[in-house]
Amino acid sequence: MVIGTSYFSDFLNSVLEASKVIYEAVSEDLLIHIYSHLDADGIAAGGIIGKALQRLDARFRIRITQWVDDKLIDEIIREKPPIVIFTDLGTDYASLLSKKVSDIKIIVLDHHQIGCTPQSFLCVNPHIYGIDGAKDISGSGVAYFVAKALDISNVDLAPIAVVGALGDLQDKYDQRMLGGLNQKIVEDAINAGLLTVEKDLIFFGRETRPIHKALAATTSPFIPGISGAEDKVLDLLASLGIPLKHDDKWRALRDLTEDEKKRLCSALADYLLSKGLHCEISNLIGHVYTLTREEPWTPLRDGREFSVLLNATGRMNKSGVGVAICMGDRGKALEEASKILEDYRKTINKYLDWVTEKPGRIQELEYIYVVYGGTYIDDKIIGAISSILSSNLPNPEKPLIACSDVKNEGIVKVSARTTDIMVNRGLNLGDIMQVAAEKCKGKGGGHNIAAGAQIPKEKIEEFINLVNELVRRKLAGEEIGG
Ligand SMILES: [Mn+2]
Repeated sequence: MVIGTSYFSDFLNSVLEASKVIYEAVSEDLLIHIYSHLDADGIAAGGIIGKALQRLDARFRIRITQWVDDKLIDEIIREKPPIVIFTDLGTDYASLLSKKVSDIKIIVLDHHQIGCTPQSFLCVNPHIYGIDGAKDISGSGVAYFVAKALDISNVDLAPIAVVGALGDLQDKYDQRMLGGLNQKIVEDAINAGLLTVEKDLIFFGRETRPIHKALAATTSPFIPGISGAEDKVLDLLASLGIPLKHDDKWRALRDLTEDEKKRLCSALADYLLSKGLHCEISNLIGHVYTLTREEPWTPLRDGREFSVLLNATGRMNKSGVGVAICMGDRGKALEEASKILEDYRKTINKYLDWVTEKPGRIQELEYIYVVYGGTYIDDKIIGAISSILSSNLPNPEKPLIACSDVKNEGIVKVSARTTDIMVNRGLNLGDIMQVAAEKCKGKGGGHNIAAGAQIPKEKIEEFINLVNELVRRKLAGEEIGG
């Protein structure tokens, strides 16, 4: 989609309005409470606003939360902060909050789909201006525009917003490129000399892992027989005459010569073709976002790895470390984050092993797949499991609904994922989650391609069946109701 200039300027007007209210609050020395979402984009958004406020010598506090619920709203009402900023979450609950109290200033900086434009508080959301918040700008992108409006020196936070957008998988343009308003943020980062963008082999760990490790670890693209199989990768690299080491040092993907990259790429393409996986070939090459001021061999150097690191800090209950890194901390904070990332990877692998251990753990219904993690899979990690599994299902036309219990809360966290193919056919998981959750006394919503819900435990079966039915109805061109 080409963004009309008028849409953009309307969006920027609301950005400006938000920055004015924040600036006033800072001038009055008010304590600002920030609530942000527990994922890479949310942590980046919180860090961006935090850094902007720190530069203004403001008083503020950042909380990272998986979602906003009645409990949190009650807590806010008890604490009565003079001003609350929600980033990357909270529009619905902000409405609720604004109805319950009138003396708390509320600002929402978000990019999730919303039903209607809130009137009672300030809401900066691209959807209000006809801009696609699923792929054209993320929560941290919205936060970035506000930060930039607060002070132009905050353009140095543009790479963090790029990281947030990548974390939200917004690289949906040709060859995994960021587009829409994200493109403007990318340009800011490039112009500030903080980012380079190039087309290259896109394997994860291109900056931090020895080539064979990066190839074996890749799940996007997923290469059956190569992904997860280091010995096969070693054979392949040897047959292509690509040395693993230079002198005594491991080589990462970024160290390969153009010629080596070409050989590797065409060998992998041939291999995918032989397996009938034509689609995955286009995923071999993509836009790579490099944060040029970050040290080589750190997970901060590649935008996608950076986003995984942030996400890991959130999922492993250490989001403060992620926020600190977004605000510029390195040294000890980075050391700690790297450890957290390692633990996170181990945990994910443990869960994936569990899911694939027994065939029945991925259930196939008529229109969806279902994985029920019970208490085994941490509810903060079910989203990651859902994403990884969904790109490797036998039938890409069936969305995946993955669930796990939220301990001691009597609710089930649901994480739904589908593919571009289905989005192009009109499937919108955000709508489906919302409609189905409401019918089951839960809460749901999100993006067309990735969405979630929280459902009372006793209603989960009913919910799953309803989602299955709603997907059927949607694909048959029927109304799904509201
Ligand atoms: Mn987001």
